[in-house]
Amino acid sequence: MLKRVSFLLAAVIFATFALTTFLSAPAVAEPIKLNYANFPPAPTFPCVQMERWKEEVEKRTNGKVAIKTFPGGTLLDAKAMMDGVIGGQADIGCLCMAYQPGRFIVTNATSLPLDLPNAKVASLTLWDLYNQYKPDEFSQVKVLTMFATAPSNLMTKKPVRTLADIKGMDIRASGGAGEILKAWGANMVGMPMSATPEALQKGVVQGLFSSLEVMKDFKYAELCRFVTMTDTVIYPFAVVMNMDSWNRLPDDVKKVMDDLGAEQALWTGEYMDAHVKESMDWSKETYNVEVIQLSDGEKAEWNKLLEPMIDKWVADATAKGLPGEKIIEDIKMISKKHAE
Ligand code: DTR
Repeated sequence: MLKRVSFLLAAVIFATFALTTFLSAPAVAEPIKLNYANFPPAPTFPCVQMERWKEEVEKRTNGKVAIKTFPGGTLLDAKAMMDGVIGGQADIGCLCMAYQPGRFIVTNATSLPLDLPNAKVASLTLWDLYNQYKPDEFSQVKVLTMFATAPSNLMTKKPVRTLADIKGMDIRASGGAGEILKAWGANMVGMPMSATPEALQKGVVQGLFSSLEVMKDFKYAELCRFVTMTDTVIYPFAVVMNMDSWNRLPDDVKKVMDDLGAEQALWTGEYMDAHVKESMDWSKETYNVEVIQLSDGEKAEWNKLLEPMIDKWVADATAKGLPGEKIIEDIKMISKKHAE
């Protein structure tokens, strides 16, 4: 009798275990989890585009992929981004190529003073240029998209109306844009955007050179009450993925991401252009920021100082075995096509 009861009890326990295990097993497979690292704070445009990309991928793969985003350098910071993704510390990372000018020579040519008119045209031009040249420096990663900022302008604590005003002023920039500041006689202080709020706050720099959406997103308008319009250069960005993480993805997910490449470049360019306008309206309204337009004569002088930069870049690129002259011609041609 005791044997029969024990047998029955064991059978009940087994049945309960089997039922709870199998019935509660998820009907769908666990999503593929991916980490996405970014260096600036969440409200800034590189992170806004990251959230949009995440949402689109999750939606278009019907939840087959779940992306966890890490803004503010919490997973990888600005300069560690490319190597961190190559090494697998993050599956995906967003980087500003201008922060490593010697590493991304071809794509950084877009940050020469070539008059790319806005972020939309610059982003589409950069994406086409990348796809045309597929530079070696990206061979260890999967490039998901690229995009660019709007042209850079000066944001300063004191007004800059002439070359004499900018001479010797400590101004923050990075990469190609830094070379421009030097050509104008400023004392260029190089650092990523993520280090700039503190430098401005502490008075290490008297201003910065960047696209103007940062006046609102980083509240620079509070400290920099003057904007000098130079509309000079854009900064190029890339979103890259660890090669093993990419290779592990099923084909339908790869297709969703591939299809998003050009679309994301366009979306980000358009978002940036609109956001610059919004940021400047806010800055004028909230902090009475003065926007300084250089006279034609003054602007011609500023531009003249930049002329040797392209020739120097071509000479350096050619010395490294790259078709420097052709890259510049291609950027001009592609951007003209996108500007039409
Ligand atoms: N202009 C570049 C890149 C840049 C422009 N806006 C943002 C916002 C957040 C991070 C980077 C950037 C720069 O000055 O670094």
